[in-house]
Amino acid sequence: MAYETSDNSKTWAVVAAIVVVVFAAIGWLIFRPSGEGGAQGPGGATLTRMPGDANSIIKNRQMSPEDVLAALTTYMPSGKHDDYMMFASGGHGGQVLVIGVPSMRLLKVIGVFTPEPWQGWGFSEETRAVINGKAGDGTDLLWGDTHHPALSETNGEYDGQFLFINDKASARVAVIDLRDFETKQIVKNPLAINDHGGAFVTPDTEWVIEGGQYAHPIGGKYASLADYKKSYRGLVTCWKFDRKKGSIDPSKSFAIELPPYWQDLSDAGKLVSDGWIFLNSFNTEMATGGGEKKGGVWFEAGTTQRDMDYLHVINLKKAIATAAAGKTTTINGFRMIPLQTAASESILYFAPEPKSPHGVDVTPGGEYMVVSGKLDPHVTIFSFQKMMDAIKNKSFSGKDPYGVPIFDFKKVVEKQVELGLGPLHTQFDDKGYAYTSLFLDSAVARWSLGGPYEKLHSDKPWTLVKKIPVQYNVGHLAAAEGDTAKPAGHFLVALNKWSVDRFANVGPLLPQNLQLVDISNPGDKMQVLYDMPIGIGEPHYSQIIKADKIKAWDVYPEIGWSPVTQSKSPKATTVGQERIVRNGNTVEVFMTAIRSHLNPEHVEVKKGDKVIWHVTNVERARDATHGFALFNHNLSLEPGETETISFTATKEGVYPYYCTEFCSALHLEMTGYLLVKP
Ligand code: CUK
Ligand code: CUA
Repeated sequence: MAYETSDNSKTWAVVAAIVVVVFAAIGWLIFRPSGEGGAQGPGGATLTRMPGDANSIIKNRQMSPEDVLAALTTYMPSGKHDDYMMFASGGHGGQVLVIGVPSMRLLKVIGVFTPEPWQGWGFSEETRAVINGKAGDGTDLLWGDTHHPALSETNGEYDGQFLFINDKASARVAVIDLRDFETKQIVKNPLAINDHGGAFVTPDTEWVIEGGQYAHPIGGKYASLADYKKSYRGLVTCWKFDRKKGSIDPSKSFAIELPPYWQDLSDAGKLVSDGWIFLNSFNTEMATGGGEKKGGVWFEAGTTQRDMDYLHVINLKKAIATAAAGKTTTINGFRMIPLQTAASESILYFAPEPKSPHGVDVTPGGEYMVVSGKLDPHVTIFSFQKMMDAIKNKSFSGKDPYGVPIFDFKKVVEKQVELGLGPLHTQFDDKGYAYTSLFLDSAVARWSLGGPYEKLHSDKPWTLVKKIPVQYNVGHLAAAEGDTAKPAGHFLVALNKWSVDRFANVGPLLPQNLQLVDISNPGDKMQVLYDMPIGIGEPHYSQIIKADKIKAWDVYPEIGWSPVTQSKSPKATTVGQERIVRNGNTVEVFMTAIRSHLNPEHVEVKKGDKVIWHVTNVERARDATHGFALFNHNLSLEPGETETISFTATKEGVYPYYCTEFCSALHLEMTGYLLVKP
């Protein structure tokens, strides 16, 4: 891999790399660790910085040739950029993490469902209106549980324009614009209390799909658990995305009512299976829990009775037409295709799938749906063509209690491949391999695809090729563009739930461990290259995009830009237009920020006044960000940005306000006084 810009430096880098590798190999042969030796630091670790040349460092740190290769692959010289960008969910931190690959450097934390003070996210009037969350009980909601980021796609490939992510806790979907990496919209599902299988997008991002999770009465109503089968329902929601406006249009969106199985991970068909979506489910037992009660059964046992659950196979095109034809009911102002209609209009089919499945992942060409049963050592590969044939021939093994036709398992399955314990999620590469995370084995399994992928590798099709240990309990994994129509190969990141002994002890709450794996070589060659601790939230899923597909702005396009509307703010203030306008008891401040003053520096109001305060950063220089701190407000004003705070001046006094970014030599002087007169 070359990250150099000029041919000369490239040549030298290659030479240098070879020299180091050779040194490493020689060093390893000569100074092979004998179990002793090396300068020991605290806790038995070798000291990182040793005097001397590369060879003596390698020796003293007891590095193997593989270690040296890993270091050379992941080290990013200062000023060089990563090949890939990874967007990882921040779990119950409620954000999105942006990480450079292969260096695994944290580039950004995008505030989404949770206020992010240093970005002013959720602190300005504009951004608070986006967060504006209400929890299930009607109270203000200031967190989210982000699980599945989905990059926008064109023709089934990431296009680098938008990112969507769900909030499992409160059934919301957020839209992030990748021109400025800021959240633009959060939609609350009017029918669902929680979600999980999504967000995922259709191949041209016309639809953002949000799959449900724990069944409940639709629309936030009450029903006794004794009425579970009658009154509780599952759900999948199809949000219409307007790419031009950069936002979801709830009025054109709809949901499909599903049986009260617990829908889980989901994926969209592509290419040959374009127009279809696939959702896993578990708890087709319809267990209602209550293990603490006499004679009660814990969910753990109740949801795992049956050998098969149901892969939901949904004809999205037909669903869209059915919704357009008005065959919907409206609940809380939102359209829903009733379960009976979904069954009678041939929108919904079930494929039996073993056993308490978690992930469903569609192969790059859209031919197969790979399902992982948490309690089954196999991945089960369904053939889209076989399912279509079964529909055409009306070949079903029966119907579920809600009238949904069920495929005959044997007639729609292509293969089952035994991989190991606790398979969860699958990704793909450009060499005809699939990669499945094995939670219980703490391993990533590489296995070979068959069918049209057979010609890409020399392994026997549909077989386990290699299992590589990861530390520990891997959940999702993400390969570079690994869930698109054109996976890149190269790198894979295992998103491990437990880190146990991998890092210095930071107390009982440990970081997650993201491990970078080299998958560029075929066959059984795979190597863990890097461990990245995540001490913010638990990343569930992530997606990795080629970095050059992201066309982010350097500065906002115009002075006075409102990121929330992606247009010039009516409250934009230019130099010379700064003013304080009083209208009765309302005082409106139009302020500018530029190195190194806030204008005006004196703002006088009377106790009881309502104050609306707009700040515009009039800088055009890249990275010339100013902050604005006053009481419990903090704004981050990137070059060109306008934001607003408002408050009532309830307490007389003198309040300094100041810039929170160390923006210039005279940054400390970038301040002023708010005087609240009695
Ligand atoms: S889930 Cu977390 S490991 Cu929400 Cu996709 Cu599978
Ligand atoms: Cu502006 Cu500090």
